[in-house]
Amino acid sequence: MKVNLLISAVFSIVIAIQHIAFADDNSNDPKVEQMEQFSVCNAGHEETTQFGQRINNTDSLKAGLGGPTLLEDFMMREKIMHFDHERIPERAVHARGVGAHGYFEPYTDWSNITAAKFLRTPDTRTPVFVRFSTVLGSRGSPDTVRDVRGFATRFYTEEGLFDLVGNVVAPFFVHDAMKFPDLIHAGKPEPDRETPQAGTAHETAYDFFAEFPETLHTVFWALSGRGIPNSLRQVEGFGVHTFRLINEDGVSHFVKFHWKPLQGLSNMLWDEAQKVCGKDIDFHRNDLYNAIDNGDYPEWELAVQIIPEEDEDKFDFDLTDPTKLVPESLVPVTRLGKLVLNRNVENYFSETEQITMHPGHLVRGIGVSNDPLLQGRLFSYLDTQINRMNSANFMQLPINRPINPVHNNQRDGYMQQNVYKGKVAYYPNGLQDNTPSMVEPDQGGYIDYPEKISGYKQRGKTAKFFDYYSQARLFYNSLTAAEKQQMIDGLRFEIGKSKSLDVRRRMINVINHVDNDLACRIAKRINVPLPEKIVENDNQTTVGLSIEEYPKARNIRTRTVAILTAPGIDTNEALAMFSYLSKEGAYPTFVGINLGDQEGLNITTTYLHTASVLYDAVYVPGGKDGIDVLTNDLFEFPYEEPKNFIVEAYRHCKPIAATAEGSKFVDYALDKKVTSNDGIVKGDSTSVIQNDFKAALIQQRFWSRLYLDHE
Ligand code: HDD
Repeated sequence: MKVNLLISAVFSIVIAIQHIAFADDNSNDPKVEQMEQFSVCNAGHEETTQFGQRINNTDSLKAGLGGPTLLEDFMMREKIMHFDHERIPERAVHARGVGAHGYFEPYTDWSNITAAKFLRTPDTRTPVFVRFSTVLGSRGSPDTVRDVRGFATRFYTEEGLFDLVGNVVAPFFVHDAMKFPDLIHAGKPEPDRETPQAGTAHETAYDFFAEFPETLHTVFWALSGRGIPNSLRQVEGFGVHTFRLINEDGVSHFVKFHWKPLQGLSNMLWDEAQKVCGKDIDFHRNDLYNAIDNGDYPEWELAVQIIPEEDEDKFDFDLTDPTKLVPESLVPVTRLGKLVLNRNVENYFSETEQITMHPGHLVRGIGVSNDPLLQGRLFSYLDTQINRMNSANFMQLPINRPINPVHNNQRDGYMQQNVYKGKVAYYPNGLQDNTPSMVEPDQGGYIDYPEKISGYKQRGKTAKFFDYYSQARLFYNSLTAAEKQQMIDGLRFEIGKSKSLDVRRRMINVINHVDNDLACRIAKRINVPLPEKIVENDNQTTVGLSIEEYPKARNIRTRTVAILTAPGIDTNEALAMFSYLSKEGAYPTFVGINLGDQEGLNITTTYLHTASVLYDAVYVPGGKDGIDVLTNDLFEFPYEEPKNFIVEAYRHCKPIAATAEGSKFVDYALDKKVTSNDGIVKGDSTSVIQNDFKAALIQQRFWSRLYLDHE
């Protein structure tokens, strides 16, 4: 026993030293070191079979050069066998994803609320892996579909794995895991034709939503800008359920987890999102990868809403109901620490695809609530991993190993990697001094919060769960006018995709319980009779729900700017803006007619290869001849591409900048369509407009330009 304690003490010291040391370059990051042991680099080596024979694997072994291939060709058999088995089942949900490594550091010692060590040691960096995902699409589906996104974080703490498997929306569609398969079956492609891919804009989804009004609150979130983020670096994350934090004295607080992005929040317009799907199906994946690759590491603050145990019943909603959020006006967030994503994966499959997140990966000091959705998840995730990984030993994969040593009596199974020494695989035992030994909660073992439970065994739910509409209304009321418009447009589009009038009518009926005006605005566009008013909107709002009102980033790092060029453009101006933006950390790109050198500008993309929707902003330099080319279509652009750059940037409410004659091109492109000049920055030269352009880039979107069909 003493030997064990000594070993574990030494291990703790080693881990502590490692943590203090690991710096921004990831040196001494224990997870990096662990993964390194499994990494393979083929560069500069000779080809071998999987069993080590050096080979020529280009030609199969044949009976004569023109003859049939021989069965004895073990090299070919092995290669083809492996290829035939390369695919594993994609995730049942959240199949499309992108991941990155990073670290988490608490701001201070949070011992007052939790025993979790990684939240109590401000000088400790805990390695982290985050996987973002869409929910409904297949693994190859486009990034910018309208859907909820997953925000799943794994903390490799020195006390084991903690997975916070959350979403970018605060509530969830259904409150009971029993309904999860129905929800997903309704939302996934319809089973007869297997269409449509990656979204809820179809009949079965709205048939289900209309029958099950508890979904409405989350439908609103998904149909608002939250469902089409601009970038995965600009999303909030939510743990959704109520969890418990338990401190060393055994005191428990209920908490709701949040991730607050320091890059600000932003979303696309639906028109834009659809076009991006065609122009760059991997838009979000590329955006995250490029930012990290360029050293622009995205950051989020981990925040919690803390609710004392005794306040459990003081809300109008049940804390264990995941279709409800705790309004930040009632319980503000406390920021615990910061997450930084600073390392891309080496291999997508080994890391992002094989990570097996699980809400039941909890560490001491963090516990679950009785939320019936969470309770079901605790069963589901392990089960699904067996299906995907085909072995109960998936936790031995490099990405899934905790950084602390693992000791228990679990043995064997497919693909066992460990070689266990000795003959004892049971407890209690005398032959091994009763080791691996049990660890009680007061000695550092996991704390099961001793909640008192009593009740009758029965199906159903408590009374507060039946209020389906108050929080949907609170969400709607808390949006800005432009955000309401986007949500309404989304609802018109999605519900209108249902051919069944009955589905459309039932859905309008459900929305009418939230707000009659809202229901009527949608109804009149989708051929549903306008419903009678049945409820008064109490006009209650809360903070923290509007994207537009979320604090902006403080700089313009990573903002992408297309600089439109043509032969004859003022190259000095173009270069001046390029250099200003680069110095500020933005990503400017010269767009031209042909790739390569154009009068000293390095044209890296053309009007053929790119489009306005792929950028955050557009800039047009002066230069009479160049502007003539763009304005008079001298190159016979097949689809007026340069003009469309400006038109779409305007419609999508993005900053547009122009200097000297460039302004004329902007005026020409926009013709008389301008309803607001917000975010259009014009002047004689870069030095004159640069500050205003920077401010516009920080602002990111100018919603005053959005067409509002109802004031
Ligand atoms: Fe789930 C994956 C998030 C309810 C069953 N879920 C999965 C992922 C995320 C979420 C982010 C992808 C993890 C990764 O990147 O590897 N799921 C949620 C949230 C929920 C939720 C925020 C509600 C609050 N999920 C939920 C329920 C069930 C599942 C109620 C089943 C009863 N979820 C799964 C799953 C998945 C999964 C089928 C698919 C792949 C996987 O687990 O690893 O087990």
